[in-house]
Amino acid sequence: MEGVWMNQDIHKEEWEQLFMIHGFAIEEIKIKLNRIFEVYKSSGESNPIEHVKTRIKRYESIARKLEEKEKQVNVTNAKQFLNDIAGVRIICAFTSDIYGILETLIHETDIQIIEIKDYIKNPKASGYQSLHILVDIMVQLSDCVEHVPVEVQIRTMAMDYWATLEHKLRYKYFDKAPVHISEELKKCASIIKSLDRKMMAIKEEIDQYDFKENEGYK
Ligand code: 0O2
Repeated sequence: MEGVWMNQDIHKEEWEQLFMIHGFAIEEIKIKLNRIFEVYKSSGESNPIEHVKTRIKRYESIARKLEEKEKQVNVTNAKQFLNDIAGVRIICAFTSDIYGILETLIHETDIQIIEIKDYIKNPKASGYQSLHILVDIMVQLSDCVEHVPVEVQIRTMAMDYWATLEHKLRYKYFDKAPVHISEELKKCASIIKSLDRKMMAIKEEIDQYDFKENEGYK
């Protein structure tokens, strides 16, 4: 956690504690996701999760976001106004996998879902697609239990490809990309959407057949 803030902020320990607790919450959710993998494996079903990425928001990003919200940069405000200090990104093959994982999370008794934002059914103005689920994770500390919000983003590989490239390009323009660039990116998002739909249709067709090695379709 070395960063600019280390030298500047007198509340270094409070920030360290905040990052540590969010790190614990991420560990908790990773354990749960691994258990979900195992259950899928043992039931013979194919695993819907391609891979998982996690991150803890850096101090600089927290400060920027709080300043955008016109809040003072301190730990109390970070806890009160930011829900995405801990982030988990789950990448799937098919759009149906995304909603399958959502169902699984809904049925997990020790995960409380606070909010669902469906940017697949309602993409953002930029064209961004993803399912965002805000969950509450209980973290046991030595003397108390903390409720920690974790933002879980679930998307297909195609959506992730678009979001990663768009993020890189947008960053270059400091969020002020020329209109024609934004329009081109939106067009790419719509290509991604139809690609996901096509792949889904192919999967559904293949699923209808009882395909056995060397025997072809039946
Ligand atoms: P990073 O680098 O991922 O941390 P809020 O977070 O509630 O203040 P908002 O917009 O309501 O703001 O949150 P929302 O809709 O849940 O989206 C926040 C996150 O979604 C972003 O986090 C990005 O990860 C992702 N996201 C949202 N819109 C876009 C987009 O147009 N393009 C891309 N590539 N990603 C997007 P951060 O904190 O902005 O960034």
